[in-house]
Amino acid sequence: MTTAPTRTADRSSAELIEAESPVLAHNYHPLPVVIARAEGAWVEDVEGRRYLDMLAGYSALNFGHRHPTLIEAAHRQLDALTLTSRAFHHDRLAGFAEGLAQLTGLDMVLPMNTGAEAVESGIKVARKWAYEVKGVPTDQATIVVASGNFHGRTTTIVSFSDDEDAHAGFGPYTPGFRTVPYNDLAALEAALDDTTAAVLIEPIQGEAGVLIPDDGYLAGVRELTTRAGCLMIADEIQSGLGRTGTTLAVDHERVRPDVVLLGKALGGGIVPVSAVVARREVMSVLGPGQHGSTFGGNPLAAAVGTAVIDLLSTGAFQARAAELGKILHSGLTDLLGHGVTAFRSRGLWAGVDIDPALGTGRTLSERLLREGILVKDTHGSTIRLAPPLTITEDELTSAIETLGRVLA
Ligand code: IF1
Repeated sequence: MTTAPTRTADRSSAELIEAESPVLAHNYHPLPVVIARAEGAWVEDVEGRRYLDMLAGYSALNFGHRHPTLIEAAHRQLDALTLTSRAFHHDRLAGFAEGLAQLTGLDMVLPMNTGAEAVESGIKVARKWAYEVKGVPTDQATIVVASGNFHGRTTTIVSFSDDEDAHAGFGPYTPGFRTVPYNDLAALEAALDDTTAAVLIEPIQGEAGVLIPDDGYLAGVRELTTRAGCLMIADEIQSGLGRTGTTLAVDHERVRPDVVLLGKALGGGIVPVSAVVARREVMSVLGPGQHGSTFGGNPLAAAVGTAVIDLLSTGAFQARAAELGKILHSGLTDLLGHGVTAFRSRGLWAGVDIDPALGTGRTLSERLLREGILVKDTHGSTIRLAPPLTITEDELTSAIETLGRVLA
C-alpha cells in the first residue's frame, strides 16, 4: 500500500512539478527537470540523472555549484553571525567594501541584495547626484537607456523596458527615461542634454541574446558622458566578475564608468549579494536615512562576497574564462552552417542563433536536456551558453560536441 506523497523530498520529479502548479505563481516556464543536488559544473535531478550546467544561474554560478572555498566561508559565518541590520556595525562589512572598491577601481560601495535593487539604487543615486552636484532642476533628471535592455523586474525598471512581456500591464510607469538604439553613439549623443543624469548601459546585452557592441562603443559612451557632464553607469550584474574573460566587461576597452552595478556571482551562488560601486563624488550624495535595506551588507552576504572577491583578486578565473572562451568560440565557429546561423561570444558567454527550421530555442533546450545538458533559450531561436568558469576543457568540448550532434 503506497502512502500519500508527503511534503518532504521523497516525491518524484513529475510529482514535484505537478505539485507546484496550484500553489506557485506561473511567472516562469521551466524546463522539465527537478534538481536536487549539485557540485561544480554538474547538477543531479531527483531521480539521480546528471546534467552539465551550461547556464550557471544566468552567471550567478561563475564559481560552479557549491565552490568549497565559498561554502566554507558561508559555514564559518553561519556559525558566528548572520544578521545585525545596519542599525549597528558588524565585523565583515569594511573588508567587503574595501575589497570591492579595489576590485573595481572605484571608491565607495552601497551593499544591496538583488540585481534589481542595485539598479534601482544606482538610478536613485544618479538622480540625486544630478540635482545636488550637476544642478539639474528638481524632478527634471533624465536617464538614457538602450533598447533591448534588461535590468530587472521592478516597476521603475520595467518602465523603461521595451520588452512587451516585461512591460505591459504594470503601469502607471516611472517617467524620466529616454531610450536609444544599442551600439549607436550618434543616437546616444543626440539624447544627452542638460537634464541627463546618466547613461545606464549593459556592456554586453545579456537577455537580448548576448549582443556585443562594436569595439569602441564603450569608450565612446565614456567619452560622450564625460563631455556631457553626466554619469556612465555600467550594469555588470550579468557580464561582470570574470564572465567575459576580464573582471568587468568594460575592462575590454579599459573604460572606467562612474558607477558599476554588480550582483549574481557576487553572492557565489549561495546568497543574494549585489552592490552599487561608484566614485566618491557620486556616492557622497547619500546621507543617513536616505537609502537602506534590511539585508543589504549583512554579515553572511559580506563574508561570502569577500570570499568571491578574493577568488577574483588573483585574476585566475578571468584568465581561465578567456582561455576556455577561445575553445568555445572555435567550437561554435565549426557549427556555423551546421544548425548555427550566427553566434556572439566573449569569454565563457555566448548567444547562439539556431536555424529556425530546426526549431526554437526552447525545443533545442528540451532536446539538450535529454542529452544531459542544461541551457536556456532567450528569444526565438537563440540560446545562451554561460557555464561555470570552473568548467573543464573536456566538459566544455563535450558540451559543444553534443550541441553539434543534436543540431545535425
Ligand atoms: C530571471 C538574463 C533575464 C540582469 C542584468 C539586472 C538584473 C539581471 C544585466 C536583475 C537579471 C536574470 C533575471 C533572471 C533571468 C536573468 C535574465 F538576462 F540574465 F537572462 F531575466 F533577462 N541586470 N537577469 O541580467 O537582477 O534582480 O534578477 O537579481 O529569472 O528573471 P535580479
